[in-house]
Amino acid sequence: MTVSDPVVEEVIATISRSATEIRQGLIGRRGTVDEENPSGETQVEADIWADELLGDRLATIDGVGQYASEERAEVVDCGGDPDAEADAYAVAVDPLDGSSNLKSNNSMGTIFGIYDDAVPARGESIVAAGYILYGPITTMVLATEETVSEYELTGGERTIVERNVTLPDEPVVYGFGGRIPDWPDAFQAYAREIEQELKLRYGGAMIGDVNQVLTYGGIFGYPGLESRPEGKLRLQFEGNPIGYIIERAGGRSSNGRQSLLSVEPDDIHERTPVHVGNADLIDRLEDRLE
Ligand code: P6P
Repeated sequence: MTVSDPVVEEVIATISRSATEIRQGLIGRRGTVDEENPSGETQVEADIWADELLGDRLATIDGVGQYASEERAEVVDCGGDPDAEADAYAVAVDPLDGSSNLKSNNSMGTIFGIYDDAVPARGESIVAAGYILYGPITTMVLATEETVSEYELTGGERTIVERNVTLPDEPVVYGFGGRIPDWPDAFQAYAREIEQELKLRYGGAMIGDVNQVLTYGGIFGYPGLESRPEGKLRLQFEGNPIGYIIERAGGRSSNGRQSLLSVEPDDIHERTPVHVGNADLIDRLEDRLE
C-alpha cells in the first residue's frame, strides 16, 4: 500500500528500504564515541552512521525542505523553502532510538515524523509518522491520515502484515521510565494503581516498549522527574511521531496535561514528558497529575 502524496511516499520508502542496511550495519558499530548528541547523551558509532546514511538519502528528495535529527544540533536546510508549497515537508528522525541497548543486544528502533511545516513544529502538522523496530523481525509501523499499518521489512522491501492497526480495547501492559524515587508523588500514586492492574513491560528502548502497548494495549510513559521536570524524551523526534501513531490507532498521548501534538515547541531538541496508550489510562493519568 503506498501513500497518496509522492514526496511522503518517497520519504517512507527511503527509510523502509534503509532499515535492512541499518540493521546489518549495527554489527561492528556498538562502541561509544567521544562525542555527545545535542541532548548531551554519549553517542554510539551506530548513531552517527545511521544518521549520516538517512540524512544523505532524505535530504536529496525533491519536496523535502528540512532534515532534522536527534543526533544533529542544527536543522539541515535541504534547499528550497520549507514553507513553500513545493518543499512543504520537514523530516524529523531519531535514527537509532535506544542505541544504548546495542551493548546488551536488545531491541531498538528508528523513529520518523513527516511535518508539513518547518520544524520545530506542533505535532498537529505531522502528515505521516512511523517507526522501524529492530526486533527478532524488522518491522515498520506507519501511521498516515488514513490508517495505521504494520509491515515486515527484508531486503529493502516492505510487506504489509496488518492494516488498520488499533490499540486493543482491554489494556494488558505498562512501562514507565525513570527511577521510582525520582518520580513526583502524583505519578508514583498513579503507577501504584497501574501496577495492580497491568503487567510490566519495560525494555529501555521506547520503540520496543511502545510496540508492546500497540500490540497488547496499555500505557508507556516517561514522566517529568523531580530531577528533570521536562522529562527525558524529545518532543520533535520521539513524542510527536509516537503520539501521532498512537492517536491514529485510537489511543491518546499526553505530556501530563494535554495531547503531545498540541504542544507549541520552542526548540528543536526540547524534551517533554511522554505518555501514550489507551485513552482511559491517559485520562486517569491527567486527572492524577492535575
Ligand atoms: P532510561 C533511549 O535512550 C530513550 O531515549 C528511549 O528510547 C527510552 O524509552 C528511554 O530513553 C530509556 O531511558 O532512563 O530508562 O535509560
